[in-house]
Amino acid sequence: MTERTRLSAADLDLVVIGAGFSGLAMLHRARRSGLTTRVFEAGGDVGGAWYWNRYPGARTDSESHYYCLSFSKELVDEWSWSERYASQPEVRRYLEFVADRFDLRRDITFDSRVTSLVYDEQAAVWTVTTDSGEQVRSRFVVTAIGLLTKPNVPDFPGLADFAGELLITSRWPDGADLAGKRVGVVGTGSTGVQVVPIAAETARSVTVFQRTPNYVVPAHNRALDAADVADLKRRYLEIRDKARAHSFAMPFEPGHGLTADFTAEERNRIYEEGWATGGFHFLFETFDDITVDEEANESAAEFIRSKIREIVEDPETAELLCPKGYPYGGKRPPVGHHYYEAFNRDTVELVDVSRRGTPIESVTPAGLRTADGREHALDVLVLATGFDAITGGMDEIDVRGRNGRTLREEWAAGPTGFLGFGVHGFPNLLAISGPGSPFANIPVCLEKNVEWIGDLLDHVDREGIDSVEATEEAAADWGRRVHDAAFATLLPRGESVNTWFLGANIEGKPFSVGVWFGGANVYFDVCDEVAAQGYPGWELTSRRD
Ligand code: NA7
Repeated sequence: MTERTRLSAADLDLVVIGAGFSGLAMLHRARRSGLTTRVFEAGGDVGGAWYWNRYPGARTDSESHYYCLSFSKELVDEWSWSERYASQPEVRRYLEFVADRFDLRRDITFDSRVTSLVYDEQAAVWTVTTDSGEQVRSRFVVTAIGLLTKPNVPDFPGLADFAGELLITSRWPDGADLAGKRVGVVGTGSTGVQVVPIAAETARSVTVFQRTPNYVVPAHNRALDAADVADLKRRYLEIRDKARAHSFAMPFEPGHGLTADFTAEERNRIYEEGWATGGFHFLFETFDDITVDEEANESAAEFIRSKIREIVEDPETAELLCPKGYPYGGKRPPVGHHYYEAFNRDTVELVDVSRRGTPIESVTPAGLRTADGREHALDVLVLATGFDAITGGMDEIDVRGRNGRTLREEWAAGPTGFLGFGVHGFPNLLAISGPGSPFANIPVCLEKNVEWIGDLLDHVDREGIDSVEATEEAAADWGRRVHDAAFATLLPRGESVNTWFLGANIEGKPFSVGVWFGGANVYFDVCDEVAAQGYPGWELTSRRD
């Protein structure tokens, strides 16, 4: 950044919070613009979500060749994925490789959690304070903290008195061993679905406490051979462009059309193909109306139920595992690795802790007590209970914008913001994957966010601008569009089953559509257009004006 625009009151041009996928990409982009940048990371190394979520079975639900960064051809050429869906250790190694390849660590301070951000309007500078007491003043702050940062730990009575080992999946300690133990798993979201089959391989018993069953489609993971890897590297630009043109940012083919246009037999053949291909291909490449049409959704949902009944030998268990009463996609659907098959083991038991079943009453020193008075004896209690998503991470930081207004106040009724990037009243604070940005394949989305922010900061530099702020009107208008886009689909019906992208999984959190469901591709176009038109919806001010 040129001296002309750099204010003497600031130590830095940019502070980035978080050193996961987005923080690393942002730091690299900021260096290209010549910005003096520091990254603060709460973890002990790079990785973000992939640093913390070390539970057994953790891996990507998207395929590795598009769950990665594409901004550098060298990165693509020099890194080879070993599996179709990368395991957590491999993703972590990848991000370490990214950090080393671009010598990023020298600008990152680890074990350093940002606790407050205070804006000085006169100087147009943020004071950033960390839990070690360090303070820096920076012109811009970019939050790269991800959507799923703050663990949700239910307040079960007696939890503190549990005499066994309590393990929270997103804070999994190295070396925790489930072999030979009686393991209880609370939660059957994407995380629980990954933990259960792996735990079942070695534990003495696994008791799965399920409140809401999910629609789990098998991943069909496999090793990638040299020919696969060479092919993916050769096609990487084509893959990236295809992902950017897709509504969920995945390099997928369109579906076959509308469900009702096909006979029952033809539908079944298409579902079978989708099931055999695996993962999100089932949702996005079978029919195009699954997320918007009730009958189409129910048809796909019933196919999944038929598969559960086919796989799970005990009919009662199969029935309990069948999701009912909410649409497929109303909760983010997990991708399974022999999940339903795990319930055919004698050592795995499913306990229905929904209101219709036997809800969890308390944790006792010896295990977990359900409403029928039964005490499930446990050596290890695993909480796969999700996150205070989207806003939880920012809520932990004391953010004070113009006139001392806090972000907690601003977001009391639900998060606001323009394009997910900026909140009115909080100038020069920009977010990657902020509220109102797409919920889709994250690396593709965050890379577009990083490019956009990088271009905005270049524009600021060129034009001698000191302060960048989303206008109230633009934020309100985008909020309406986010709401309407979601309500054009069946997805808001997930509220009845505690869906996190609606804030419904945290007691007392206001209902709010926290993510853009109008298509990642549409969002990218809107962002490009805003940049091309000189940033309408943003107030760009120079103190020299
Ligand atoms: P999720 O998808 O929010 O799942 C959390 C699970 O924990 C879910 O099954 C919850 O049941 C269950 N849960 C939460 N609180 C309780 C209590 N108090 N009692 C019983 N069960 C409870 O989190 P994940 O970590 O699995 O996945 C998060 C995202 O990571 C995922 O969507 C992907 O984007 C990657 P519920 O459904 O609320 O009845």
